[in-house]
Amino acid sequence: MLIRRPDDIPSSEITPERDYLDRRRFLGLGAAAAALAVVAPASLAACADAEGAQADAPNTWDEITSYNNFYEFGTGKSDPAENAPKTLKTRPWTVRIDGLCARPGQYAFDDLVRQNRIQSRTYRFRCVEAWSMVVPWNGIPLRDMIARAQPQPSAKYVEFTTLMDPEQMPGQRRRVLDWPYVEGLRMDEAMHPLALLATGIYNRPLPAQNGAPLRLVVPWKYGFKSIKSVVRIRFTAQQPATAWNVSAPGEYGFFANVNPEVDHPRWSQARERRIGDGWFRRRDTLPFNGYAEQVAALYRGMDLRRYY
Ligand SMILES: Nc1nc2c(c(=O)[nH]1)N[C@H]1C(S)=C(S)[C@@H](COP(=O)(O)O)O[C@H]1N2
Ligand SMILES: [Mo]
Repeated sequence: MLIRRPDDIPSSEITPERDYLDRRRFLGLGAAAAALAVVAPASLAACADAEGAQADAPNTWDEITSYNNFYEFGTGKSDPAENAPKTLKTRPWTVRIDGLCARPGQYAFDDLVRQNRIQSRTYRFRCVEAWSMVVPWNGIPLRDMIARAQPQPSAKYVEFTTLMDPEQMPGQRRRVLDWPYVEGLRMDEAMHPLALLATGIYNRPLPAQNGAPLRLVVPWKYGFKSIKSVVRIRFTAQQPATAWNVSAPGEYGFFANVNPEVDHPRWSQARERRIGDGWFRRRDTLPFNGYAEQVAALYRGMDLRRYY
């Protein structure tokens, strides 16, 4: 199997929320200020990081942790923040890594954190519902965990599974989705350096509503690919089923790459509302959510209208 190894993505510096917010205010001054950032001193360098989040100020901790999708805790945007911290027990937490690999195993979450480099990555995040945020994540590059497990050449996909426990996740008592929530990536997507297993936000532990203690982040895909509260990572030969594709195959495909030219059957994907902007402001949605330069090569030759 050919595993592409793009140049490593430099991790941004550890930055406290106060500094992010100062930058946000700075950028809020408009185009002149943004132009100044080009020649900005080191304290502003993280604005123009390698992940392509230029001029995209991070959302606040409050925005990121109070407007969520996590259907295991209800379908309203404020339900996860209200409900998840009450019932989700994130310790002890075990992640099973198995399937087609030489080194399967069960790992305590705290051991995973100890064994791996935790990086800081500020990514744009685009929900299929046409809202977006910018989130300063901390986490483990997915490919580090994959390399450790030594997948076999027959492993073509990686499947992820969320915890199944209606006691802790009361939303699983209602058949909103086919529980547990599952997701998947092709092996080359999973090995891409942008794919992250997030363990924190703003250098603080991941809150329950954001998918504690471990959730996937795939910034060039719609938000539903970024599965929360992961308990299992499995290497497969066949393309795994994915929760939203199973529930509405005509609306959600396996790839789910952000594509402003392919509308959802019920709404346009051309523009998005950034949480924190005024209610009427819309921003243009970018191909691959702005990460085309880094990821478009993964899909060369594929018809992205058919493989949505
Ligand atoms: N297990 C699970 N993971 C999930 C979801 C969910 O309902 N359950 N929602 C997805 C959707 S649609 C989005 S947009 C993101 C939201 O992540 P955030 O709340 O951290 O912004 O989580 C994704 N991961
Ligand atoms: Mo979403």
